[in-house]
Amino acid sequence: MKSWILISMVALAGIHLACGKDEHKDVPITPPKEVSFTAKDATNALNYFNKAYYDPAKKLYFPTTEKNGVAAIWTQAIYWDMIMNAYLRTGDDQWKIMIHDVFEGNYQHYDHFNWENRQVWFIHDDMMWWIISLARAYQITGTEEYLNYSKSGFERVWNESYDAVDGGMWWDFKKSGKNACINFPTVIAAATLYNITKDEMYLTKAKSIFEWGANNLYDSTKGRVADNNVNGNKGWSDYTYNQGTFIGAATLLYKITGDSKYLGYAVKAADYTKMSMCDGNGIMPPEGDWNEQGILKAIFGHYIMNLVNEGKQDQYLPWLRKNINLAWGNRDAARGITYRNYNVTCPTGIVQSYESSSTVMLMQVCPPGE
Ligand code: 7K2
Repeated sequence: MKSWILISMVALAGIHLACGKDEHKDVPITPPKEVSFTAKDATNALNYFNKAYYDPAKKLYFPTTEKNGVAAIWTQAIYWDMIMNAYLRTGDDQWKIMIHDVFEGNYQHYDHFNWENRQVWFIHDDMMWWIISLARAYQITGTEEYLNYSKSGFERVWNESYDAVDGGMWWDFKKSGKNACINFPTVIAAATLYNITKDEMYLTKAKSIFEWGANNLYDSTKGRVADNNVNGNKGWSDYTYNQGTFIGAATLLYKITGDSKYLGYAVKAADYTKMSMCDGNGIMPPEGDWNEQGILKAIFGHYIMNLVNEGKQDQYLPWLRKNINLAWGNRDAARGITYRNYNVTCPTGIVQSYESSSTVMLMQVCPPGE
Protein backbone atom coordinates (compact mmCIF):
# COMPACT_ATOMS: atom_id res chain seq x y z
CA MET A 1 0.00 0.00 0.00
CA LYS A 2 2.75 2.37 1.06
CA SER A 3 4.81 1.64 -2.03
CA TRP A 4 1.68 2.12 -4.20
CA ILE A 5 1.19 5.57 -2.68
CA LEU A 6 4.85 6.38 -3.23
CA ILE A 7 4.74 5.21 -6.86
CA SER A 8 1.55 7.20 -7.40
CA MET A 9 3.10 10.30 -5.91
CA VAL A 10 6.21 9.99 -8.07
CA ALA A 11 4.07 9.36 -11.14
CA LEU A 12 1.82 12.31 -10.34
CA ALA A 13 4.82 14.53 -9.75
CA GLY A 14 6.18 13.33 -13.09
CA ILE A 15 2.93 14.12 -14.85
CA HIS A 16 2.79 17.46 -13.13
CA LEU A 17 6.35 18.32 -14.17
CA ALA A 18 5.70 17.12 -17.70
CA CYS A 19 2.50 19.13 -17.87
CA GLY A 20 4.23 22.19 -16.53
CA LYS A 21 6.90 21.86 -19.19
CA ASP A 22 4.47 21.20 -22.02
CA GLU A 23 2.19 23.92 -20.87
CA HIS A 24 5.07 26.36 -21.12
CA LYS A 25 6.07 25.14 -24.55
CA ASP A 26 2.68 24.81 -26.17
CA VAL A 27 0.83 27.73 -24.68
CA PRO A 28 3.03 30.81 -25.00
CA ILE A 29 2.38 33.40 -22.36
CA THR A 30 0.79 36.20 -24.34
CA PRO A 31 0.33 39.60 -22.80
CA PRO A 32 -3.13 41.12 -23.12
CA LYS A 33 -3.73 42.46 -26.64
CA GLU A 34 -5.77 45.39 -25.48
CA VAL A 35 -3.43 47.65 -23.57
CA SER A 36 -3.23 51.35 -22.97
CA PHE A 37 0.42 52.27 -22.74
CA THR A 38 1.70 54.56 -20.00
CA ALA A 39 4.75 56.78 -19.57
CA LYS A 40 6.28 54.03 -17.45
CA ASP A 41 5.77 51.59 -20.34
CA ALA A 42 7.63 54.03 -22.61
CA THR A 43 10.64 53.91 -20.31
CA ASN A 44 10.37 50.14 -19.90
CA ALA A 45 10.18 49.68 -23.67
CA LEU A 46 13.43 51.57 -24.15
CA ASN A 47 15.11 49.66 -21.33
CA TYR A 48 14.03 46.34 -22.85
CA PHE A 49 15.23 47.50 -26.26
CA ASN A 50 18.61 48.45 -24.83
CA LYS A 51 18.88 45.18 -22.92
CA ALA A 52 18.23 43.23 -26.11
CA TYR A 53 20.27 45.31 -28.57
CA TYR A 54 22.72 47.73 -26.94
CA ASP A 55 26.35 46.84 -26.39
CA PRO A 56 27.47 48.95 -23.40
CA ALA A 57 31.12 48.00 -23.99
CA LYS A 58 31.25 49.28 -27.58
CA LYS A 59 28.44 51.82 -27.05
CA LEU A 60 26.83 50.69 -30.30
CA TYR A 61 23.67 48.83 -31.19
CA PHE A 62 23.52 45.25 -32.48
CA PRO A 63 21.59 44.27 -35.63
CA THR A 64 19.73 41.38 -33.97
CA THR A 65 19.00 39.65 -30.68
CA GLU A 66 21.96 37.37 -31.45
CA LYS A 67 24.21 40.26 -30.42
CA ASN A 68 26.75 39.81 -33.20
CA GLY A 69 28.27 42.59 -35.28
CA VAL A 70 27.03 46.15 -35.50
CA ALA A 71 23.66 47.54 -36.67
CA ALA A 72 23.69 49.38 -40.03
CA ILE A 73 25.47 52.75 -39.82
CA TRP A 74 22.42 54.92 -40.48
CA THR A 75 20.22 53.07 -37.99
CA GLN A 76 22.62 53.93 -35.15
CA ALA A 77 21.70 57.58 -35.80
CA ILE A 78 17.99 56.78 -35.50
CA TYR A 79 18.58 54.87 -32.26
CA TRP A 80 20.49 57.93 -31.07
CA ASP A 81 17.39 60.05 -31.84
CA MET A 82 15.39 57.60 -29.74
CA ILE A 83 17.66 58.23 -26.74
CA MET A 84 17.41 61.99 -27.30
CA ASN A 85 13.64 61.73 -27.38
CA ALA A 86 13.66 59.74 -24.13
CA TYR A 87 15.73 62.52 -22.58
CA LEU A 88 13.36 65.20 -23.87
CA ARG A 89 10.38 63.22 -22.58
CA THR A 90 11.71 62.47 -19.11
CA GLY A 91 14.51 64.95 -18.41
CA ASP A 92 16.28 61.98 -16.82
CA ASP A 93 20.04 62.40 -16.79
CA GLN A 94 20.65 58.73 -17.53
CA TRP A 95 19.55 59.40 -21.12
CA LYS A 96 21.73 62.49 -21.38
CA ILE A 97 24.71 60.37 -20.38
CA MET A 98 23.67 57.84 -22.98
CA ILE A 99 23.48 60.56 -25.68
CA HIS A 100 27.18 61.19 -25.12
CA ASP A 101 27.97 57.47 -24.85
CA VAL A 102 26.32 56.60 -28.16
CA PHE A 103 28.17 59.45 -29.84
CA GLU A 104 31.44 58.14 -28.42
CA GLY A 105 30.80 54.58 -29.59
CA ASN A 106 29.96 55.67 -33.11
CA TYR A 107 32.80 58.20 -33.21
CA GLN A 108 35.28 55.43 -32.43
CA HIS A 109 33.69 52.90 -34.76
CA TYR A 110 33.14 55.16 -37.78
CA ASP A 111 36.55 56.77 -38.22
CA HIS A 112 35.83 59.83 -36.05
CA PHE A 113 33.09 60.98 -38.45
CA ASN A 114 35.64 61.41 -41.20
CA TRP A 115 33.20 62.24 -43.99
CA GLU A 116 35.87 61.66 -46.63
CA ASN A 117 36.24 57.97 -45.76
CA ARG A 118 34.56 56.13 -48.64
CA GLN A 119 34.70 52.76 -46.95
CA VAL A 120 32.71 53.96 -43.97
CA TRP A 121 30.38 56.18 -46.04
CA PHE A 122 29.25 54.70 -49.33
CA ILE A 123 25.91 56.40 -49.88
CA HIS A 124 24.69 59.95 -49.28
CA ASP A 125 21.59 59.22 -47.22
CA ASP A 126 23.56 57.32 -44.57
CA MET A 127 25.51 60.50 -43.97
CA MET A 128 22.45 62.77 -43.97
CA TRP A 129 20.71 60.77 -41.21
CA TRP A 130 23.79 61.36 -39.07
CA ILE A 131 23.98 65.05 -40.03
CA ILE A 132 20.39 65.51 -38.81
CA SER A 133 20.99 63.64 -35.55
CA LEU A 134 24.25 65.50 -34.86
CA ALA A 135 22.47 68.84 -35.27
CA ARG A 136 19.68 67.71 -32.92
CA ALA A 137 22.19 66.42 -30.38
CA TYR A 138 23.76 69.88 -30.41
CA GLN A 139 20.36 71.51 -29.87
CA ILE A 140 19.71 69.24 -26.90
CA THR A 141 23.15 69.14 -25.25
CA GLY A 142 24.92 72.25 -26.55
CA THR A 143 28.00 70.19 -27.42
CA GLU A 144 29.82 72.22 -30.12
CA GLU A 145 31.62 69.15 -31.47
CA TYR A 146 28.30 67.69 -32.61
CA LEU A 147 27.38 70.87 -34.46
CA ASN A 148 30.78 71.01 -36.14
CA TYR A 149 30.44 67.45 -37.48
CA SER A 150 26.92 68.21 -38.63
CA LYS A 151 28.01 71.32 -40.54
CA SER A 152 31.06 69.67 -42.12
CA GLY A 153 28.99 66.64 -43.08
CA PHE A 154 26.32 68.79 -44.67
CA GLU A 155 28.91 70.63 -46.74
CA ARG A 156 30.51 67.36 -47.80
CA VAL A 157 27.22 65.80 -48.95
CA TRP A 158 25.90 68.97 -50.58
CA ASN A 159 29.08 69.46 -52.63
CA GLU A 160 28.87 66.00 -54.15
CA SER A 161 25.18 65.17 -54.16
CA TYR A 162 23.43 68.40 -55.21
CA ASP A 163 22.59 68.62 -58.90
CA ALA A 164 23.25 72.27 -59.70
CA VAL A 165 21.80 71.88 -63.20
CA ASP A 166 18.49 70.10 -62.64
CA GLY A 167 18.09 70.45 -58.88
CA GLY A 168 17.60 67.81 -56.21
CA MET A 169 20.09 65.52 -54.51
CA TRP A 170 21.65 62.36 -55.86
CA TRP A 171 21.20 59.38 -53.58
CA ASP A 172 24.29 57.24 -54.34
CA PHE A 173 27.87 58.07 -55.25
CA LYS A 174 27.22 56.76 -58.79
CA LYS A 175 24.37 59.27 -59.17
CA SER A 176 21.91 56.66 -60.40
CA GLY A 177 18.81 58.29 -58.94
CA LYS A 178 17.40 61.03 -56.75
CA ASN A 179 15.66 59.27 -53.90
CA ALA A 180 13.30 60.59 -51.26
CA CYS A 181 15.61 59.22 -48.55
CA ILE A 182 18.30 61.77 -49.38
CA ASN A 183 16.18 64.70 -50.52
CA PHE A 184 13.77 65.21 -47.62
CA PRO A 185 16.40 64.43 -44.96
CA THR A 186 18.55 67.12 -46.65
CA VAL A 187 15.71 69.61 -46.13
CA ILE A 188 15.43 68.57 -42.47
CA ALA A 189 19.18 68.89 -41.92
CA ALA A 190 19.39 72.27 -43.67
CA ALA A 191 16.34 73.67 -41.85
CA THR A 192 17.69 72.44 -38.50
CA LEU A 193 21.10 73.96 -39.21
CA TYR A 194 19.34 77.18 -40.18
CA ASN A 195 17.46 77.17 -36.87
CA ILE A 196 20.77 76.79 -35.04
CA THR A 197 22.99 79.15 -37.04
CA LYS A 198 20.47 81.55 -38.65
CA ASP A 199 22.68 81.32 -41.74
CA GLU A 200 20.35 82.07 -44.69
CA MET A 201 22.37 79.76 -46.92
CA TYR A 202 20.84 76.76 -45.12
CA LEU A 203 17.30 78.08 -45.49
CA THR A 204 17.77 78.73 -49.21
CA LYS A 205 18.98 75.15 -49.63
CA ALA A 206 16.15 73.72 -47.55
CA LYS A 207 13.52 75.56 -49.62
CA SER A 208 15.14 74.68 -52.92
CA ILE A 209 15.32 70.94 -52.20
CA PHE A 210 11.82 70.88 -50.75
CA GLU A 211 10.45 72.54 -53.84
CA TRP A 212 12.36 70.18 -56.11
CA GLY A 213 11.05 67.23 -54.08
CA ALA A 214 7.45 68.49 -54.12
CA ASN A 215 7.65 68.66 -57.92
CA ASN A 216 9.64 65.52 -58.59
CA LEU A 217 8.98 63.10 -55.73
CA TYR A 218 5.38 63.78 -54.81
CA ASP A 219 1.78 63.46 -55.96
CA SER A 220 0.04 66.54 -54.64
CA THR A 221 -3.46 65.25 -55.36
CA LYS A 222 -2.89 62.25 -53.11
CA GLY A 223 -0.25 63.39 -50.62
CA ARG A 224 1.87 60.45 -51.72
CA VAL A 225 5.67 60.59 -51.66
CA ALA A 226 7.54 58.69 -54.39
CA ASP A 227 10.51 56.63 -53.28
CA ASN A 228 12.80 57.82 -56.05
CA ASN A 229 13.16 59.66 -59.30
CA VAL A 230 15.33 58.03 -61.96
CA ASN A 231 15.80 59.96 -65.21
CA GLY A 232 12.71 62.01 -64.53
CA ASN A 233 10.48 59.02 -63.75
CA LYS A 234 8.91 58.82 -60.31
CA GLY A 235 9.23 55.42 -58.61
CA TRP A 236 6.04 54.76 -56.68
CA SER A 237 6.85 52.55 -53.72
CA ASP A 238 5.17 53.63 -50.51
CA TYR A 239 7.39 53.79 -47.43
CA THR A 240 6.44 55.30 -44.09
CA TYR A 241 9.87 56.92 -43.66
CA ASN A 242 9.52 58.87 -46.91
CA GLN A 243 6.11 60.13 -45.83
CA GLY A 244 7.72 60.94 -42.47
CA THR A 245 10.67 62.95 -43.74
CA PHE A 246 8.41 64.82 -46.17
CA ILE A 247 6.14 65.69 -43.23
CA GLY A 248 9.13 66.64 -41.06
CA ALA A 249 10.64 68.83 -43.80
CA ALA A 250 7.34 70.59 -44.49
CA THR A 251 6.67 71.12 -40.77
CA LEU A 252 10.10 72.67 -40.22
CA LEU A 253 9.64 75.04 -43.17
CA TYR A 254 6.16 75.93 -41.92
CA LYS A 255 7.56 76.85 -38.52
CA ILE A 256 10.40 78.88 -40.01
CA THR A 257 8.45 80.75 -42.70
CA GLY A 258 4.93 80.78 -41.29
CA ASP A 259 3.75 79.89 -44.81
CA SER A 260 0.65 77.71 -44.49
CA LYS A 261 1.34 75.98 -47.82
CA TYR A 262 3.98 73.92 -45.98
CA LEU A 263 1.50 72.91 -43.30
CA GLY A 264 -0.88 71.87 -46.09
CA TYR A 265 1.78 69.61 -47.57
CA ALA A 266 2.48 67.99 -44.19
CA VAL A 267 -1.18 67.32 -43.39
CA LYS A 268 -1.87 65.92 -46.85
CA ALA A 269 1.06 63.50 -46.59
CA ALA A 270 0.05 62.46 -43.07
CA ASP A 271 -3.51 61.81 -44.24
CA TYR A 272 -2.23 59.67 -47.13
CA THR A 273 -0.19 57.57 -44.69
CA LYS A 274 -3.18 57.10 -42.41
CA MET A 275 -5.85 56.52 -45.05
CA SER A 276 -3.95 54.72 -47.84
CA MET A 277 -0.96 52.96 -46.30
CA CYS A 278 -2.60 51.35 -43.27
CA ASP A 279 -4.80 48.26 -43.05
CA GLY A 280 -8.58 48.42 -42.49
CA ASN A 281 -8.01 49.03 -38.79
CA GLY A 282 -5.58 51.88 -39.34
CA ILE A 283 -2.56 49.76 -38.46
CA MET A 284 0.65 50.84 -40.17
CA PRO A 285 2.33 48.50 -42.67
CA PRO A 286 4.76 45.83 -41.44
CA GLU A 287 7.46 46.85 -44.00
CA GLY A 288 10.06 44.21 -44.80
CA ASP A 289 12.90 42.48 -43.01
CA TRP A 290 15.44 43.67 -45.60
CA ASN A 291 17.23 47.03 -45.94
CA GLU A 292 16.58 47.62 -42.23
CA GLN A 293 12.98 48.49 -43.14
CA GLY A 294 11.69 47.71 -39.66
CA ILE A 295 13.09 51.08 -38.60
CA LEU A 296 11.08 53.08 -41.14
CA LYS A 297 8.08 53.57 -38.84
CA ALA A 298 10.42 54.90 -36.14
CA ILE A 299 11.38 57.71 -38.51
CA PHE A 300 7.74 58.28 -39.43
CA GLY A 301 6.82 58.38 -35.73
CA HIS A 302 9.42 60.99 -34.95
CA TYR A 303 8.30 63.36 -37.70
CA ILE A 304 4.54 62.92 -37.47
CA MET A 305 4.86 63.98 -33.85
CA ASN A 306 6.66 67.13 -35.02
CA LEU A 307 3.54 67.84 -37.09
CA VAL A 308 1.29 67.12 -34.10
CA ASN A 309 3.31 69.37 -31.78
CA GLU A 310 4.70 72.12 -34.01
CA GLY A 311 1.84 72.14 -36.50
CA LYS A 312 -0.86 71.71 -33.82
CA GLN A 313 -2.44 68.71 -35.53
CA ASP A 314 -3.49 66.48 -32.66
CA GLN A 315 -6.11 64.66 -34.76
CA TYR A 316 -3.43 62.01 -35.41
CA LEU A 317 -2.96 61.09 -31.74
CA PRO A 318 -5.77 58.47 -31.38
CA TRP A 319 -4.49 56.69 -34.51
CA LEU A 320 -0.88 56.70 -33.31
CA ARG A 321 -1.90 55.47 -29.84
CA LYS A 322 -3.93 52.67 -31.37
CA ASN A 323 -0.85 51.49 -33.26
CA ILE A 324 1.34 51.71 -30.18
CA ASN A 325 -1.17 49.92 -27.96
CA LEU A 326 -1.49 47.02 -30.39
CA ALA A 327 2.26 46.66 -30.92
CA TRP A 328 3.06 47.01 -27.22
CA GLY A 329 0.33 44.50 -26.33
CA ASN A 330 1.86 42.12 -28.85
CA ARG A 331 5.39 42.42 -27.45
CA ASP A 332 7.49 39.37 -26.67
CA ALA A 333 6.51 38.58 -23.10
CA ALA A 334 9.91 37.32 -22.03
CA ARG A 335 12.12 40.01 -23.57
CA GLY A 336 9.72 42.94 -23.72
CA ILE A 337 10.67 43.68 -27.33
CA THR A 338 8.20 44.66 -30.06
CA TYR A 339 7.94 43.72 -33.71
CA ARG A 340 7.57 45.46 -37.07
CA ASN A 341 4.21 43.78 -37.73
CA TYR A 342 2.02 45.23 -35.00
CA ASN A 343 -0.80 42.77 -35.73
CA VAL A 344 1.09 39.67 -34.58
CA THR A 345 2.84 38.62 -31.39
CA CYS A 346 6.56 39.38 -31.59
CA PRO A 347 8.42 36.17 -32.52
CA THR A 348 10.30 34.44 -29.73
CA GLY A 349 13.40 33.67 -31.83
CA ILE A 350 15.88 35.98 -33.54
CA VAL A 351 14.49 39.48 -34.04
CA GLN A 352 16.22 42.47 -35.68
CA SER A 353 16.77 45.65 -33.69
CA TYR A 354 15.24 47.49 -36.68
CA GLU A 355 12.05 45.47 -36.32
CA SER A 356 11.84 46.28 -32.62
CA SER A 357 12.62 49.97 -32.85
CA SER A 358 9.52 51.68 -34.20
CA THR A 359 7.20 51.13 -31.24
CA VAL A 360 9.93 52.21 -28.84
CA MET A 361 10.43 55.44 -30.80
CA LEU A 362 6.69 56.07 -31.04
CA MET A 363 6.38 55.64 -27.27
CA GLN A 364 9.10 58.22 -26.62
CA VAL A 365 7.40 60.87 -28.75
CA CYS A 366 3.67 60.19 -28.53
CA PRO A 367 2.08 61.05 -25.17
CA PRO A 368 -0.05 58.28 -23.64
CA GLY A 369 -3.84 58.68 -23.69
CA GLU A 370 -5.81 59.87 -20.68
O1 7K2 B 1 16.15 51.97 -52.94
C1 7K2 B 1 16.71 52.64 -51.86
C2 7K2 B 1 15.68 53.58 -51.23
O2 7K2 B 1 15.20 54.48 -52.17
C3 7K2 B 1 14.54 52.76 -50.64
O3 7K2 B 1 13.63 53.60 -49.95
C4 7K2 B 1 15.07 51.71 -49.71
C5 7K2 B 1 13.94 50.77 -49.30
O4 7K2 B 1 16.09 50.92 -50.29
C6 7K2 B 1 17.17 51.58 -50.88
S1 7K2 B 1 18.24 52.28 -49.69
C7 7K2 B 1 18.25 51.37 -48.22
C8 7K2 B 1 18.71 52.23 -47.03
C9 7K2 B 1 20.16 52.59 -47.17
N1 7K2 B 1 20.64 53.50 -46.23
C10 7K2 B 1 19.83 54.49 -45.60
C11 7K2 B 1 18.34 54.44 -45.83
O5 7K2 B 1 17.89 55.75 -46.12
C12 7K2 B 1 17.87 53.48 -46.88
O6 7K2 B 1 16.54 53.11 -46.62
O7 7K2 B 1 14.35 49.84 -48.36
